[in-house]
Amino acid sequence: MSDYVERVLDIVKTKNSAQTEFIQACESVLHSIAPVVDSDPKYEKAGLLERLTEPERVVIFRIPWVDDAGKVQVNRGYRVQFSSAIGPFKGGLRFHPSVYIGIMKFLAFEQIFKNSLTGLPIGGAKGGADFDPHGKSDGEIMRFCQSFMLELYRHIGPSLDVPAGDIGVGGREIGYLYGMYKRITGQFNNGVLTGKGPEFGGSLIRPEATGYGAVYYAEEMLKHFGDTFEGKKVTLSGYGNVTWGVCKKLLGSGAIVQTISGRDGYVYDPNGIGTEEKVDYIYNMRVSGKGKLADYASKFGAEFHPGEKPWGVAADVVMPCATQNEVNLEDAKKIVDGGCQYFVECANMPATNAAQDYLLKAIRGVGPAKAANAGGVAVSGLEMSQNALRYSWTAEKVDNMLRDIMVNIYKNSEEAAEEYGFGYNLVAGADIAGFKKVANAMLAQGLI
Ligand code: 2IT
Repeated sequence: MSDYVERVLDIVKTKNSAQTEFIQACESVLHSIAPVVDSDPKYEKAGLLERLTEPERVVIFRIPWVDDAGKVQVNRGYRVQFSSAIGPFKGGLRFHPSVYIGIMKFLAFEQIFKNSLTGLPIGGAKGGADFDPHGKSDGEIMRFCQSFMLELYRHIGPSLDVPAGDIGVGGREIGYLYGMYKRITGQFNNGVLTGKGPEFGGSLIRPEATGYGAVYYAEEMLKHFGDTFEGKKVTLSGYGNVTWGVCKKLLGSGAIVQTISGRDGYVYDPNGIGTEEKVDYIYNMRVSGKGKLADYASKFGAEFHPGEKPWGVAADVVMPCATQNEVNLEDAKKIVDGGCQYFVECANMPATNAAQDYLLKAIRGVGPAKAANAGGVAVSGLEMSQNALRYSWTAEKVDNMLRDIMVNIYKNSEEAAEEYGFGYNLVAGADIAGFKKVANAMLAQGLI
């Protein structure tokens, strides 16, 4: 690897010393793109990597709100506007107690390349708060969202920054956030948030898009090896929006979806999560906020394994859908020992770098998150287009566009990896394809 990449990584580590997830994401991407950067001195001359690893803007703010007991609570809010090189900032909002600047920056950094891969003109951002929605009443959620927007509205706009959901932020929260935005500004402003309800400008298929897109991407990987989902045992983690979308798309595919998981353990369903009733049950578990994995197990005659992750279950395809670093090196070894050939990342950065490297060498294919889970933000981009057009496309049209986008992401990644000597390494390919477009845009726009 080049001296230039090593030097920039040293700067990143020094400047962001406690931000472990951000350093992890930078190391992974910079290793992939080293051959591109080494191929032409123009990148170093323009300080491209130093600029790429420093966010354009970070906003950190206080969110005061009153809980149901009348007590004042204070959380910390974030918006990391990492790169607007190819379009307005775009990326989700995460409400989770683990949120801190290191997680916000890794997510925003990953979003730059993911959004570039979609082929749509959208830059990279992320935001959220260290707020735990778990166990909060509907009124508390609304008041929190309103207070959050009372600051965030200054920093967003339809051609400036367009947030969406992520962990802890779904349709209900987007509704409350958007309602407050509209109250403050008095403007529709092309929707300004994506993931809205279909009654007020939301796109059809947006709720399903991340899961559907991941399955479309996985199908391309399988096809590369002359394979299909028919008869494949599939392990999923999580039970949220992404897990649900994957389950829904795999209905009727012949795949046997055998696990879902939560903070308290995992469910093993030997019959497969293969009926609409089961998929709807998972949806309601999440939306009600009261669902328990153990209840799924007892209702459908499945096993509940408390306190464990699902990675020890033998599977052909593993699709982590929950959160960052949920698969470490030990888990990766179990996954390989269980016979897995395809690892498709549906959550953002679900594997540690060591785990991902191990899997890359041991199995047929690793589909990296920034490619495999780009379907969500892609349909968010399509929601922006529909809002600008003052029009709504049919579910079928959006779904077809989503599939085309995912197939293109796969193809572009495969070709980029091949071109730079990485062989069938879709991780490197996605980084390179995403990077080249952003880098060219940065070079074309001068030192800004
Ligand atoms: O991780 C992601 O890509 C998202 N949370 C969705 C972002 C978006 O703008 O739809």
